[in-house]
Amino acid sequence: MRFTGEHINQWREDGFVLIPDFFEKDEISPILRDFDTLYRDRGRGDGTVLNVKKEGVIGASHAKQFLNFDALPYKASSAINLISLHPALINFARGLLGADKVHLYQSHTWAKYTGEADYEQAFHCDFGNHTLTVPADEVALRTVDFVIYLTDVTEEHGALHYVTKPDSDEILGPGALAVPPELQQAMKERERSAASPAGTLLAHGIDTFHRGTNLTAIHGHRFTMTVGYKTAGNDMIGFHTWQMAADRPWHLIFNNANADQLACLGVPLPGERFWTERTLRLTQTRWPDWNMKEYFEAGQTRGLS
Ligand SMILES: O=C(O)CCC(=O)C(=O)O
Ligand SMILES: [Fe+2]
Repeated sequence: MRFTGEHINQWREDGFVLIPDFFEKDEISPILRDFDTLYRDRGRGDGTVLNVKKEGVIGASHAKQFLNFDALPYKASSAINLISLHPALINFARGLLGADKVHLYQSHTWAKYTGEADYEQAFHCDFGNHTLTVPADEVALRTVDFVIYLTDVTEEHGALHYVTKPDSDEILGPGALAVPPELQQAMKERERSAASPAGTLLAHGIDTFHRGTNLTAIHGHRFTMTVGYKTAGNDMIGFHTWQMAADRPWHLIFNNANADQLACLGVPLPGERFWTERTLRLTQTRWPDWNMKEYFEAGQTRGLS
């Protein structure tokens, strides 16, 4: 087990939980090589600290911070394509949401380089581009938003800073979703750092107060992945539309994932009613190297020829 009931309780109470060593070194190393390939020719700054803020002013979100992104499925190794669907991550999302069926609704990379942007932000919640409503009260209707650390994230490498729910409730009043400018400083006084080594998993949600900080290590870089889960069927929540990426390398996922992992992307489990003689045959034609044995066998059990 890579997580405990204590981690689940902490996430529900504080909004944040940090688990160092959630991922093993050999799960991370092929992904680091992918990042080097994906971002070798993209913007990497000059390695010296870039500061666009006036003295004493908290930063802000701006487009340059979000340049080095790619979304699932990645034109790279099977490891980078499968880590968002790691069985331990799926089970952790189930435990946090208290739901058996969960869906992966977000998976993107993020490479930050010293000098490429000033990454400092003000305190905010992330719900604005995950839902058209607001974060839910009921736990199963919330989201789990993971950050996977692929490199060591120290203070000098732009560690995320956060304020726990009990602390933000005290400063802003219970259930607030925004921080007025005059309370940013009060939040800063209670902020904690999510600095932690490579292999760490940070879990939070779209209702937590946090902010990005700048990279100040000379020639530093920070490689992370952002991975979101929701309870299956929660149509309020979305980010990517997987179907839109029809021209990207889905075979890397189909050929390497199990039925439980594929179900997190909306592929029906073996034996579900979508699977008929026709859909089995045509889906196999579409993904010829996907091992659909379980799906065909479950079809036979249901009496399909
Ligand atoms: O990458 C980080 O450390 C936090 C960034 C963030 O919170 C955001 O862009 O919404
Ligand atoms: Fe954020």
